[in-house]
Amino acid sequence: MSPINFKQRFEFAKTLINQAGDLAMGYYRNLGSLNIQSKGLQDMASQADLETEELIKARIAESFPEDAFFGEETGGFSPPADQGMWVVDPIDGTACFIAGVPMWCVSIAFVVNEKIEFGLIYDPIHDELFSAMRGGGAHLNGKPITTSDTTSLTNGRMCVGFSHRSTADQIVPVFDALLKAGGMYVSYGTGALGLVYVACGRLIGYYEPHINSWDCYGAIAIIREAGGHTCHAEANNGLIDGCEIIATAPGITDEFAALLAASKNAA
Ligand code: LIP
Repeated sequence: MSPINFKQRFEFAKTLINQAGDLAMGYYRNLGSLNIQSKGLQDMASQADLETEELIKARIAESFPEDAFFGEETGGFSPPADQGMWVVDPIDGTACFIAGVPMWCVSIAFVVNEKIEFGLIYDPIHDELFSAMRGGGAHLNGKPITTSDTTSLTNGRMCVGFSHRSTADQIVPVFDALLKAGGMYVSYGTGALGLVYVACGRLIGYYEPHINSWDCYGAIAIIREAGGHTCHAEANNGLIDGCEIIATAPGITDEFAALLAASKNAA
């Protein structure tokens, strides 16, 4: 197998994610046309999700037929060793999207041997493209970004995500501990956007008891290159099973880790 050209795929993905965002925006501007399907409690999808993913999948297959694909809507499988794989959420923040809340994005990541090589997050509403290649720094619309320089949970906001894949007992103690520590939080319904807001310093951290790989891999690549700390989301079959996600600005990594551990012990 010839060496994988990451740079070529990364540049290809910058164009592709914009095309996918344009397609999704067409549906977003015509929400009345959506056929919404329930995937579970508070978990929905529409043809916008599926057709956006199908566009991404088809363009990748045309340009890189040797690559594997793993998407929220069409699934996939763990590839053999050394085979590259695209991990895609066509619309992250689907609940917001179908409700007309302007907080959603397209997420694309590329993984080889359980290592995230690059990630891109495109928010068409605000025309913001977050991107990073491993070793190449993190960027927002081509300009370098870095995480917040805060050194305290009392200086800045955490983003906290939740889905009914988890239980109230897993999240309520975290809110309790965070607020008692003088912290503050926001919650968007899109893990990918919340995570990249940590990468560019708008937020100081992200926590969610369980998140899927397609929701977070793209943003994780960007946070790591922006100087942030992330959990090892790829470990323990994270691609298939998802993970508990922790991402922080470096100055609060230890403080939040201690708070999270204490909240679990108190539960
Ligand atoms: C969403 C995630 C978010 C989670 C939501 C949902 P989707 O992804 O980004 O972190 O809390 O329940 O899973 O379903 O909008 O692609």
